[in-house]
Amino acid sequence: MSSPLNAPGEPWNSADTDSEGLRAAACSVLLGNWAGGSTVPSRTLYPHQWSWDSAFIAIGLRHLSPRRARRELETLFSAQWRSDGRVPHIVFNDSVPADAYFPGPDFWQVGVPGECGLTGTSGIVQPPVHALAAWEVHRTDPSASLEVGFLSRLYPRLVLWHDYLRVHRDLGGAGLASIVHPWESGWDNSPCWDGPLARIAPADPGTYVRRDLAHSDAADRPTDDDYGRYVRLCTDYREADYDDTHLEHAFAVEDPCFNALLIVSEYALADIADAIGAAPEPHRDRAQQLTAALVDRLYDAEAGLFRCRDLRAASGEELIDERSASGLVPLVVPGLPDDVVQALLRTAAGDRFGLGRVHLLPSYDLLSPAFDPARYWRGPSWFNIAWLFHRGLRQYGAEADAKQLREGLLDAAGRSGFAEYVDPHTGEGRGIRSFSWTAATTLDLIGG
Ligand code: 9WN
Repeated sequence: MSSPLNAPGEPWNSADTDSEGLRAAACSVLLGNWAGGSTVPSRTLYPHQWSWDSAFIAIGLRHLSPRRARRELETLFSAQWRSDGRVPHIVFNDSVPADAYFPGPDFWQVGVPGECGLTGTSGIVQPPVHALAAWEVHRTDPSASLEVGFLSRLYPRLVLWHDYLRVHRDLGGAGLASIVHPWESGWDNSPCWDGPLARIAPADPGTYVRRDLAHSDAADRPTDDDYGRYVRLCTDYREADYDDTHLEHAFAVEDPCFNALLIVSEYALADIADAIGAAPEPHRDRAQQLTAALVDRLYDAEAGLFRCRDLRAASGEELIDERSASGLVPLVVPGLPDDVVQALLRTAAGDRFGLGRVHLLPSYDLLSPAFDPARYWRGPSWFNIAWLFHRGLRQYGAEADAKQLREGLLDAAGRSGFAEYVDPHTGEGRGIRSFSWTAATTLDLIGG
């Protein structure tokens, strides 16, 4: 920690700084984005707590302060819905002006239990990376974690969260969890959603004001039409009291990244159960059932990756004919059949994703006309996705690729001032800077 800290957004100079300088700069981003009980993804564009961001943030923060990392997850779960166990995708901070982010608490109209001191939450969810994060946080300082009862407090909440997905979100009836809004995937603007979204009538643009364009380039963000469709889906869900049993969701998709993270988290729940004297077997059984369903429902052997399944297609349901890196993320799942692992590795290294020849892992097929190196989830490389893929590569023994990806991630993070994402061809930073999960995944890959 002896090197001088870079100012937020000032590039890290890899030529004259070792990993200690990068570590210090990453810590400075996380400290700067700490909001008292949790970390904002960005002080400007995302000034509240986001669900899957917090999981990645906790994984990095544990190297800086295991106590804060535990707090990060506990703050998120203090806003878990009592009615059905869902973990909302945003927990709003009441010290932030109401118009700082749209859709804000007034739009969602969801209260939270008074005693937790938060103003409200959104009504949708994000990928379930939380049990994995909780387990990793615990492992960093097991004795302090056990002493303060971190796992025993969080375990029942994590179980309720996974139960919500199992009971309320198995819309396809085959065991996988469905998302009901593109934002639930975390890959908000992916070309995979173009088909399913085309069926949705955009909300009247006169009824809301976009806040995101105040902080970022319109060319990097979703179009107004797509934004109108996002708003329409949220409004319909809100008007149905967020009740999954009675609403026929107009958007319903089984997403490979979301389900892969559920499986990894289910294995983590088994480890957590073991550590606190509960039964791990039900979690391992469920993880194995989910893995079988993932391969059976979403794997496309011809394409050599997993695809999204649209449950509202004209034909009833079908695999979406797009190649996204969300279909490579299942490499993070343990125990995949060998032919699937080999195909994922070949596809990642092929011309469509260029692993090893481009910066990190592009979010979308480099050869598709829909590829855009700058626009949000339509091509840029994201650090959390690279972190997940790195984990998958290591798990299946692809050490040389893992090493190269790790080095690429650290370099791109430092040079870009911890950008939200980078252009896969040039490595140039895009979106906002001092982005929390970029700093957190950097810190984790440095090794704390
Ligand atoms: C909507 C916070 C979030 C990430 C998502 C990313 C983006 C929000 C937005 O920012 O989504 O949830 O306003 O675009 O797509 O993955 O969690 O960092």
